[in-house]
Amino acid sequence: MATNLLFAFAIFWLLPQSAFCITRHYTFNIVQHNVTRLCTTKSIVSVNGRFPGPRLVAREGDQMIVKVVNQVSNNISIHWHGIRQLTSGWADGPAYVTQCPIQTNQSYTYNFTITGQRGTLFWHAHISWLRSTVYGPIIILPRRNESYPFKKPHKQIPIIFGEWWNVNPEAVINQALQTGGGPNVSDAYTINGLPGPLYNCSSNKDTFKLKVKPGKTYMLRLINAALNDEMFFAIANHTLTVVEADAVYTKPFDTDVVFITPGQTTNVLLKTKPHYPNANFQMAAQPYFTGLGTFDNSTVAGILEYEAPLNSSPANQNKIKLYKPTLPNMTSTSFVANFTKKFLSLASTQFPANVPQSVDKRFLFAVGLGSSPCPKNMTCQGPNGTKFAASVNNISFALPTTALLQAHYFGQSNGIYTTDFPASPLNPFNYTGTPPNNTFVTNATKLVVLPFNSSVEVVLQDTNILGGENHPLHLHGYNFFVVGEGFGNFDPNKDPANFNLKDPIERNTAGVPVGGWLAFRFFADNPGVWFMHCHLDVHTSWGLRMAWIVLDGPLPSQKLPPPPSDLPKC
Ligand SMILES: *[C@@H]1O[C@H](CO)[C@@H](O)[C@H](O)[C@H]1NC(C)=O
Ligand SMILES: *[C@@H]1O[C@H](CO)[C@@H](O)[C@H](O)[C@H]1NC(C)=O
Ligand SMILES: *[C@@H]1O[C@H](CO)[C@@H](O)[C@H](O)[C@H]1NC(C)=O
Ligand SMILES: *[C@@H]1O[C@H](CO)[C@@H](O)[C@H](O)[C@H]1NC(C)=O
Ligand SMILES: *[C@@H]1O[C@H](CO)[C@@H](O)[C@H](O)[C@H]1NC(C)=O
Ligand SMILES: *[C@@H]1O[C@H](CO)[C@@H](O)[C@H](O)[C@H]1NC(C)=O
Ligand SMILES: *[C@@H]1O[C@H](CO)[C@@H](O)[C@H](O)[C@H]1NC(C)=O
Ligand SMILES: *[C@@H]1O[C@H](CO)[C@@H](O)[C@H](O)[C@H]1NC(C)=O
Ligand SMILES: *[C@@H]1O[C@H](CO)[C@@H](O)[C@H](O)[C@H]1NC(C)=O
Ligand SMILES: *[C@@H]1O[C@H](CO)[C@@H](O)[C@H](O)[C@H]1NC(C)=O
Ligand SMILES: *[C@@H]1O[C@H](CO)[C@@H](O)[C@H](O)[C@H]1NC(C)=O
Ligand SMILES: *[C@@H]1O[C@H](CO)[C@@H](O)[C@H](O)[C@H]1NC(C)=O
Ligand SMILES: [Cu+2]
Repeated sequence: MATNLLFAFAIFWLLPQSAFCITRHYTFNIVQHNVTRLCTTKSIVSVNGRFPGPRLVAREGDQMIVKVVNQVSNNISIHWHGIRQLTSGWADGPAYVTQCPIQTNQSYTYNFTITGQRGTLFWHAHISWLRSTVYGPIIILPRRNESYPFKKPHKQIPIIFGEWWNVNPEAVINQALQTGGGPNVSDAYTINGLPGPLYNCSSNKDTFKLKVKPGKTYMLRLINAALNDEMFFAIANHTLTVVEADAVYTKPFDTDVVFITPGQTTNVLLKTKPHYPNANFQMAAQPYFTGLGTFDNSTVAGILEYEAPLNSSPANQNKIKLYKPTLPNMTSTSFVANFTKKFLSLASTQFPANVPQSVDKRFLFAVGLGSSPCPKNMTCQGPNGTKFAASVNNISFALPTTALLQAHYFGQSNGIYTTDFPASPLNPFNYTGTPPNNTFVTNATKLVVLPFNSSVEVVLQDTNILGGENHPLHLHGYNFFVVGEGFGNFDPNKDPANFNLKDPIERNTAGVPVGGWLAFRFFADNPGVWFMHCHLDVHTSWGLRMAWIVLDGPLPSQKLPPPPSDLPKC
């Protein structure tokens, strides 16, 4: 990564101010390497032997060429989470959706341009649970001649939340899918791959330290790459200013605690104290939990450390106090609801919010858990002896054994997928009331077809089946505007009157409130096959996923080009 960064910076400074956007080349070797955390050494799948993986650094408008070479026995694919991938759907990455996996000893070159986005995103593996160790930041700087809509930060630091298992996460999910039970929870949360001092057998060197100078503004690029947990994050004695979410500028607002779901990214400004405080400040993250059953309720901590003035003696430094932050109760839905409401698009002349004002296609998707019958020759460990499942409109999405985008592009859907995904639940019920007594889902590969540029409204409705839960839904290939949300059942007669069609937040991932609903809109202006799924990987694995087909537009620039020649085959 150091060489990549040096390379990137060398290029910035060699170019004249007026230079065009550039092409940046990266190589991701997928390798096994040993990592030790919590006194457990294990071999993990990683990119270039780094955990977390290397950062991609670019400017808005740049073209990215990332050659991924698979040197492990697992199949792999990489998703550039949040990148719009305008007419470059072949580079999006979800296995069996836009591509077949890259198999052992094969390679695939992802080729995409960063258009109309600036801020923080991240990349991660998009097959099974490999993203538990295969992830890293995407840092998109403004164009060279463009400034931030806030004071330029002194320094920028990615802060990535993750989860650590002492065992192999692939074994965890494979066993869970086999038995039908809930998968084992992780052993620790991590900040930049480090669990910090609050875990057994986690040393000082396994603690992330952020060294700062007084009187400066730092930009923290928060990324939640945890598999299954939404997180609260705070730094003792420091207020943070939110300025960007999912690579879109927000109206700035101050907060002591940030809430961030898996799949979300948030840039915050950290203003350090004007003078050396002779104290250290803990930064900590804990999960927000709304479901039933067990969860990893542990705390990851790091340290915000002020660089001591030259004249302070080492003896003094040992005695300096450590302040700890206060985080909300791990079940505080009230905090989450209040916090989420504060996000609004900047919606300035330079960065407008292009919210669809009218709707061509309307959808109501009930999202939640369910069950599958236990095969006759087995005993299952899911609810009441069944297998856990999850669904959208009661369809538990079955991944095909070939890639959907290829099947679509070559007109070979027959036997692979159908286009009759229900626009609303086939058997409506009181979604947030007593669940129906048959909670069995249907396994199928059904998609929705959208004409090019149609304006789409989706209401995501949480269900109470096996307990309501906050589900962070992620849409590939698009940002959407969150025009409304609330608790209880969505009321199509009353709720739209309160939609924000002026400056709603624009994101690629948003949490559907537990026992509630969330409405979003977007223009279907990007042809391809686009995955939409819960970003809690356990729910994705259980089938809380579906896909959209967006048709080509009339102009050449509105058509999906043919697949690259090295596109992996199944
Ligand atoms: C990795 O760790 C395992 C034990 O967990 C050990 O057997 C193996 O030799 C290590 N490999 C390397 C390359 O260090
Ligand atoms: C990347 O795609 C562009 C077209 O979008 C093409 O001109 C270029 O040759 C491609 N580069 C590589 C390395 O595949
Ligand atoms: C940190 O916050 C605590 C609790 O609010 C307060 O008592 C303390 O004085 C603060 N310390 C510093 C150095 O800001
Ligand atoms: C976390 O969960 C464990 C096991 O369920 C429980 O014993 C412990 O008290 C919990 N800790 C906190 C801080 O809630
Ligand atoms: C958190 O909230 C739950 C449910 O409201 C409550 O039972 C629990 O006591 C609270 N915990 C703390 C530490 O306040
Ligand atoms: C959320 O906002 C409401 C209304 O302003 C307030 O009563 C409640 O205390 C807030 N909840 C939290 C956890 O801050
Ligand atoms: C149950 O039967 C299925 C096929 O019907 C088979 O694939 C599976 O291995 C069997 N499982 C057990 C535990 O016997
Ligand atoms: C569990 O399954 C049994 C047998 O299928 C059924 O009679 C019972 O009502 C179920 N209980 C619940 C809580 O779903
Ligand atoms: C749905 O169930 C909830 C909780 O039981 C209840 O308060 C509500 O009135 C019900 N809504 C409808 C439309 O029946
Ligand atoms: C399922 O629900 C229906 C209607 O709510 C009820 O009539 C029926 O007895 C229930 N079946 C079981 C097995 O509980
Ligand atoms: C649906 O798919 C899941 C996951 O592959 C499987 O566990 C389950 O048995 C299937 N259910 C049905 C009804 O085929
Ligand atoms: C890798 O992917 C190919 C193509 O889908 C599949 O045939 C093969 O079984 C997969 N291998 C593993 C180890 O999952
Ligand atoms: Cu979910």
